Amino acid sequence: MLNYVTTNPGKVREATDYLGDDVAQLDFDYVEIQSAELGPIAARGAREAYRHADAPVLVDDAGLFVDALDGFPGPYSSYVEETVGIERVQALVDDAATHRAAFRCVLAYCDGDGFDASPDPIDRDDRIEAAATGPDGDGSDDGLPVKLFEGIVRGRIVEPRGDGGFGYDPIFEHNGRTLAEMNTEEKNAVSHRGRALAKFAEWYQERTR
Ligand code: ITT
Repeated sequence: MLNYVTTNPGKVREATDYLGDDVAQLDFDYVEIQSAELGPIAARGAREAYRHADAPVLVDDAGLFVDALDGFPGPYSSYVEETVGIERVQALVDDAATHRAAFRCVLAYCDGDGFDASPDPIDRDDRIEAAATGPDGDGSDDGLPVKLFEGIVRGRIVEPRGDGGFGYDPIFEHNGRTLAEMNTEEKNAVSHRGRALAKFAEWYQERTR
């Protein structure tokens, strides 16, 4: 059984739709360190969640990166949704020269064992950061390896449409439809999370074979 670590039921719906019933939600609120990148945040969370669960964990950290706002809200997407809300984010972009944006998702896997070095650059970035600061970003070094998988979807910020999905889905349009106008399967086929889940599923199948 794989523990999908999140407090967000929308993420669990998408992960179980993709990975099946071998996945269960672990409703655990890990400490989110401050970083401009999602990778180190997810990696740190995976180590903490693994120590908590003492079983394999997959942490999911996501963010909306708006071109006209130089990537904001990015790693602060959760705080911004809770405080100003998605309509105000959309309003900020309304008059901008470009409405382009990207949604990113990083999945961080930890099961207490080691992995082969990964060609995935985000994993290399994480290891560079870990070498500089310790894997927890706080100078400690518990030596727990973490494998990272990133998925990105590009799109446009639009006025809210649709009532599916969650979070920023109503204001993020991809190929003419907002993510909130798609069902779970359709969203997984194009989304940041679906793409990260695809990379993870391929690797995990090999690992557990
Ligand atoms: P956990 O940290 O417990 O997983 P969270 O909802 O805070 O839950 P994130 O920090 O990864 O998760 O999410 C950052 C923000 O982006 C938050 O406001 C989410 O609602 C939103 N978000 C994440 N994935 C999304 C998606 O697929 N579609 C729309 N919004 C999403």
